[in-house]
Amino acid sequence: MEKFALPEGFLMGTATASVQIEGGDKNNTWYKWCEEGHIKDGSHCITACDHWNRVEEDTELLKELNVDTHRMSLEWSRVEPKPGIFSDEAIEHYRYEIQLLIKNSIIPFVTLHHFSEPLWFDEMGGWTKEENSRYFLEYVQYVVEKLGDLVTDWVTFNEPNVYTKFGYIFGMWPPGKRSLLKSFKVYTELIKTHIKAYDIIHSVRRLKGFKGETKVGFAMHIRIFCGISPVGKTLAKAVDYLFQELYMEGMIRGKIKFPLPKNGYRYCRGTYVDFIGINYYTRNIVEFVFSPSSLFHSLKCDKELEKNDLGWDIYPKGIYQVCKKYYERYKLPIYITENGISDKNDEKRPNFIANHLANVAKAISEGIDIQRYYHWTLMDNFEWLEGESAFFGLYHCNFKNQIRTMRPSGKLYGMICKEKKLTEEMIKEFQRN
Ligand code: GBH
Repeated sequence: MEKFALPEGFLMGTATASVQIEGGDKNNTWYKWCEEGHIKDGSHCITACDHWNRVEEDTELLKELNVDTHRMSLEWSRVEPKPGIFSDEAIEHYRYEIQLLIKNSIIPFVTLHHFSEPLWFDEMGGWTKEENSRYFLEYVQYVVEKLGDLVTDWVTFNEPNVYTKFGYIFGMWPPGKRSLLKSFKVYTELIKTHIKAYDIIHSVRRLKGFKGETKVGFAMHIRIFCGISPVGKTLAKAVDYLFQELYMEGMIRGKIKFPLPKNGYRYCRGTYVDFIGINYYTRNIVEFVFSPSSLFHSLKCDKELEKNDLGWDIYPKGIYQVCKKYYERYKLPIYITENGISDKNDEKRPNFIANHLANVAKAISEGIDIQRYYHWTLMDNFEWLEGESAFFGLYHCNFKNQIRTMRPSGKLYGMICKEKKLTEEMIKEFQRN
């Protein structure tokens, strides 16, 4: 750990997602995926953190952390239980939750799509059919009309690249499809839909006369891919292009790049984000493997680096590198929309937080316009295929009795949120070796 200071006005917070914390919803694709037995530890998102019934309690947790802002997602399947039928009850619930944040001076930051979808949308073919995107856009319009007076800041899609990689290329997540070629059509649909959603959110807020500057973007999973051998280096570039570049250029600039199909979309020059949202976790070494089903590559770790509980490399410098790369290219403000570590015993998280934020501070001191940092995540939650076996929380959550307990790193994060700096005293208290 080393001392650092963040600029005044830098905003810090936490990030969560509906299916991972709410519990109780049977109308989404992950519910079905759990029912079908895909979760490694046999746990089920129907439980999660029971957050749907604990909104007040969990807002207290946020207050304890002194966050300036909180990123949460809306569950589309709750808001629109049947095609074209919207639930007043669900929207009232989210209004109440968001109002609680605002009452406590926490700026709400709302994600519209975080991996899960209504089962009816999946049954009608999801994003593989061009005519279906209108359902998502109608949901977006409805939500912004209903909540846009309270919310200025929006994320359309969380990690479109992870969503298509696991859902449409490798079939490990819903909707369980396995086709690279067909996935390209979905890429284009998500890009087109993001651009339309960007326009809808801006125009609804403008037409309704809602106050405050509208900010819209998406949250992109960005990894550093590197290679060791010449073949590895070339492959790393290809993987970066396929999983990152296509979406960055698509959603930020509206470009449909090779080999994506146009799906009727006509490129018009423009910028379709107000910030660059980056979810940064780790770096991978790309290696060649003779296996078409894994697209001829595998992602390896660096033996020299420390790992999180899931075996991911801890590489704090990477957050500096990705911010620099994309800031130099796009010259748009950067929000770190997620960054975090699975660390059950909280042995590595204090250092993880301090070292990543030190790199953020360094980037800012060099003129890179990073404005926000959201830690993933508030409390241990339902971690997709890992179920209840990953521990990304600043609070530990006991899923049996739903008791939340702040980890020491939560205390540290709360101090940094408040002071916007890391001091010698804090280092003495929290440094682990
Ligand atoms: C984010 O991405 C999500 O937005 C959030 O919901 C999640 O809880 C958080 O990160 C922590 O994981 O085959 O090597 O890629 C999740 C993306 C997808 C990353 C599954 C790890 C499996 C390992 N994750 N992936 S690998």
